[in-house]
Amino acid sequence: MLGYLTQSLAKVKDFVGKDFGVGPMRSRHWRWLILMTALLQSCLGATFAANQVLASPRPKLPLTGTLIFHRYSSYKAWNATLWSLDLKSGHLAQVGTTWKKVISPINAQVDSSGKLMTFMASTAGLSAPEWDVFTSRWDGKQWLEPLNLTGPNGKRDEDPKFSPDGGQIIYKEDGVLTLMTNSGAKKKYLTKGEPESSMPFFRAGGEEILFERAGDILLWKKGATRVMKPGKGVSSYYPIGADDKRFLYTRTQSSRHDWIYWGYYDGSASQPLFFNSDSWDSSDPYPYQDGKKFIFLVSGDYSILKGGYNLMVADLAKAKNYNIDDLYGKVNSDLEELGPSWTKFSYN
Ligand SMILES: [Ca+2]
Ligand SMILES: [Ca+2]
Repeated sequence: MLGYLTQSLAKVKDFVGKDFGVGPMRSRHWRWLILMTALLQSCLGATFAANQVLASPRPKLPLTGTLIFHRYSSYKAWNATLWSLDLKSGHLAQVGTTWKKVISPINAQVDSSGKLMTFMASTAGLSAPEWDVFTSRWDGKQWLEPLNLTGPNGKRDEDPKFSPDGGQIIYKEDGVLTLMTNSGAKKKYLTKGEPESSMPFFRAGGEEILFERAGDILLWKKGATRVMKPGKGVSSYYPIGADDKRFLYTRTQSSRHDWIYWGYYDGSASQPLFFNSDSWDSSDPYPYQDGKKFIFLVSGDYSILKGGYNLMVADLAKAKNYNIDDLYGKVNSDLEELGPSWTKFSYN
């Protein structure tokens, strides 16, 4: 959720009070859980605990490719780091440790060639950091020093996503959906003069674009828009295409917690995912392949003894939601893990 916190969304969240109180409350909650767990373990004895670990081999899912995500202490701290998890080998690496000109990269996505990554970040060294859209190229060994495609220009350039063929990037410039080539040329404003438009994502064919406006998910096609049918709840954000029929999106409930839904381009009723809860948030979904078997998401599930939001993998056939640490070891941290996206390519 916080990964895609834009200025307008921040106002909504502030209005409902979601980001004030829930975080610290949960923080206290999991600290108590950790304390209780530690006490329990010391009572049972280290040997017993070790045997329990040995008796429970790590589950394995048949996942390949790479999961990209970011982590930070908070959206406004400008301290995000990007990470790459190889889903076959389990190798976890920070992306861009040698980058000099960029701070706080978030919301990254790799194009269909596997050679170019886009994300939002700020140029380093500014007196006041500002969001711009960057790309970084894979040279076969590392992600190279990024190029800033939009600034610094005094504008909020956010939420970049590649077209299906990788040739274009759609993003949001001061609330206007903007299209440019993947080298930053030929800017075209799609929603100028219209209400704020956020979080664009191409439909599979490359002609239509999902986006969020005023709590609805809309579909843009040749200048016209139509509202996609919402599921139960209060307001929607963060649509992510899966195939030509379905997309994932997040919808805040009256409980103030976020649920993830399948939405349908043909207007069929949205379907909530099995793991949704009115006790914590489920958000930032991203499909594995076409989303038929697995999806990635972030969760505020209290039973995970790590702070902030944490990465999960949902097995849709088995209706089982895995803490990604249970599959790969220590991936989540006490910071906020957010903005997962998947590519079929491996960068080991
Ligand atoms: Ca900018
Ligand atoms: Ca975390």
